[in-house]
Amino acid sequence: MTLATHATAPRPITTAAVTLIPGFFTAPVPPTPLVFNAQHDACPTATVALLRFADDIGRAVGYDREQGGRLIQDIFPVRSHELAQVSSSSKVVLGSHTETAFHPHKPRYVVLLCLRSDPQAATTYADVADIVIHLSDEDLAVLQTNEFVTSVDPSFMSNGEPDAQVRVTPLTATGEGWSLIYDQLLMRGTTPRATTALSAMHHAVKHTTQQVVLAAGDILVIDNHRCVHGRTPFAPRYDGTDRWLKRALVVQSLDGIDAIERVIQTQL
Ligand SMILES: O=C(O)CCC(=O)C(=O)O
Ligand SMILES: [Fe+2]
Repeated sequence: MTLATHATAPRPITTAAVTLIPGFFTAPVPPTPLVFNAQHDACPTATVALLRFADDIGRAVGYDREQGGRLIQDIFPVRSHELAQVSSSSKVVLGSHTETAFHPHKPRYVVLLCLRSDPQAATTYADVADIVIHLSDEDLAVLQTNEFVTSVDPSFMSNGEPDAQVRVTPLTATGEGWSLIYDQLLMRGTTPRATTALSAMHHAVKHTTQQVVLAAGDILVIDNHRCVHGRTPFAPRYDGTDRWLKRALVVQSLDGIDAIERVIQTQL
């Protein structure tokens, strides 16, 4: 794989739902930050390495309402987020979700680069190909309708932005197989049969969820069309030794997407 940033149509690196690349990053890592600082990147070498990787499999993007639109985001435990459903939480299970499930322009890939590991904190994932096996024909049919809504991710409302109820269709058959949109905690059915089908989907996701503990230097590429992901709880220490990831959200192309310098605009 070349690491050069290219201007032509990107190619996906894999057709797998998740791909682990061990030992991608080997440079020294400073202590884990305690607070977000938009003016200061505590590990710029990792930011550059991840941005190159992301731009080799697609286009790294930011979102206007998330972490100030940053292309490479930091994920470490933040004391005031311990119990929230955001990636900087720690003491709670981060429920299984499609990244930005509510958004019309979801990333195709979520790329996580682990700078500092925590053995308790496993990244969880479930492949839609496994999930659908556990659904009845009737539930499968209902899950292909738009009788569902999801709300805005809390990470898009950190400056008091309004919530919204957005209609979504959980399962779509595509030429590449099933594609899914799911959020364990934010989604609900708008009809009795949708509520029943969603409950079956919760069970199917739970039943098929696997996990991986990322080690320092690892990259995990999650296909956000084909699998949901989350994280197990862990105990933060706030002493510079906590778990620390860098994250890139990657689209295949920005064609037809309202974006300002790769920062996708949110219109609901
Ligand atoms: O911390 C993790 O392993 C995953 C967190 C997450 O959901 C994300 O970064 O999108
Ligand atoms: Fe996520």
